[in-house]
Amino acid sequence: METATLSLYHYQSCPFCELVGRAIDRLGLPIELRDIQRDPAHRNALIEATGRVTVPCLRIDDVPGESTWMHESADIVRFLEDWAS
Ligand SMILES: N[C@@H](CCC(=O)N[C@@H](CS)C(=O)NCC(=O)O)C(=O)O
Repeated sequence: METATLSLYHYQSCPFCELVGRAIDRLGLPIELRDIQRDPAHRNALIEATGRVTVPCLRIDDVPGESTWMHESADIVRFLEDWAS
């Protein structure tokens, strides 16, 4: 497994987030879940970084001071499967 800190921006009633959440559970990954409906700071961080409020969005912190943000549930699941192997 690669070293990086991952966090998932999501909200509870989002079906695409549920797809990603199931992959996280299946792969047993230590990913912080950041609910943008429950925490305005997470919503603001998502908008500031991506210009969108679309979830799910995976934040990948692997370089100090830099973050990569990934939209699209299918891309996120594929990334997590590679990351976990
Ligand atoms: N194709 C995207 C669809 C994501 C999507 O439609 N997310 C909805 C919530 S279920 C959303 O964030 N809509 C608000 C917006 O895009 O502004 C995926 O698979 O991740």
